[in-house]
Amino acid sequence: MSLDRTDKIRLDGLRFYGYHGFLPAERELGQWFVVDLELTADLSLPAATDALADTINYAAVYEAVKAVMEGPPVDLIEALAGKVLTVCLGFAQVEKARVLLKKPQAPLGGPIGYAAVEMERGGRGPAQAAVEPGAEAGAETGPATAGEAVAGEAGATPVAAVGPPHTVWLSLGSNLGDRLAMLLGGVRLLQRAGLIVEDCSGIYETKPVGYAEQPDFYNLVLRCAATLTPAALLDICQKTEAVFHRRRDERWGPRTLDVDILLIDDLTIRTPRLTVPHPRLTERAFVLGPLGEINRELLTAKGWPWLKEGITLQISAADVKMILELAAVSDS
Ligand code: A4P
Ligand code: MG
Repeated sequence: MSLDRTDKIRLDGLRFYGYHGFLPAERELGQWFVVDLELTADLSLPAATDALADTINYAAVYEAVKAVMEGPPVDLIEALAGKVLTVCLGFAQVEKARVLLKKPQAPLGGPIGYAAVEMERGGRGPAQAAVEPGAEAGAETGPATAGEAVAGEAGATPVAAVGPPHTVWLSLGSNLGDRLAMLLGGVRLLQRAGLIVEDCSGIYETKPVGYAEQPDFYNLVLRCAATLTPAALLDICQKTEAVFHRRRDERWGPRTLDVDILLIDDLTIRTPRLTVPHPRLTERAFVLGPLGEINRELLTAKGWPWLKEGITLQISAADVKMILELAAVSDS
């Protein structure tokens, strides 16, 4: 049967953080993927009945696609797009599905908007000729593997895993190995994982706090924009530490790289894994010194002191920014 249907449901700009890719860094740190979907279906029944049961529940489609995108890693975006199409075509009313799957951070030899694949599958006739109100359409609104993937609330706007960008403040510290290389390498990895560094402090040499019998630290603070959930942000911070072989032997002990989340907008978070604002933030010159260098007004607004005891500026913020820019250019 030829299909010249013009009814379509579109879901554009779905963003997922996944660990797909051929390169070890892509597997380790992950990156953003953006999915545009176009589902062809006969929408005349829901147009007449105004009943969710008669159409494709796009919240359910979203959850099914999310399970693929945030699921087990694959090497190629072609394979990923194929899986996305398979779950979309599992919905009974979907006659044809087209996906544009974009990889905005694809590691190429220069700046790009995105690398992408576009694929279309289907073209079969409708699963049931449901054109009359009251016909027994809508018995199946989920994918073949339903259950697992179906979204909770019928008709609800899909709940995105990411929202608008958060302003995130991070503290990085190192007192083992080449401390400067650890800090700068850490910042580069955070950038490659999707964080946009909007501002950074200089790099300070700081006396150890907590456990004194250890080498002095290098510390810096970053202000970033991140379109991430707090849990995903913590994952990225911990994966970045892991790349630098951070071991958690001793609390407050020496470390190649420590990445702490200081603030996420004005959020207060208390979960077993994450406390924001960072609980010890207001006691520490190695945090408040560099933070105040970037934004004195923030300290004043919060009523926090601009502590500078035991910290010495080693590399100015301007130099750190220049080094990061040069690193970005040589990466590309
Ligand atoms: N966790 C909870 N909230 C957060 C958050 N806001 N950011 C959890 C990051 N992690 C958070 O952290 C332990 C656990 O805290 C994590 O599993 C995470 O789920 P960790 O990095 O594994 O261990 P840690 O860093 O040794 O412990 P802690 O308590 O985070 O220590 P701090 O407070 O980070 O202090 N002196 C100088 N001069 N410069 C330093 O950078 N750093 C420390 C570490 C001590 N003394 C220092 C410095
Ligand atoms: Mg820490």
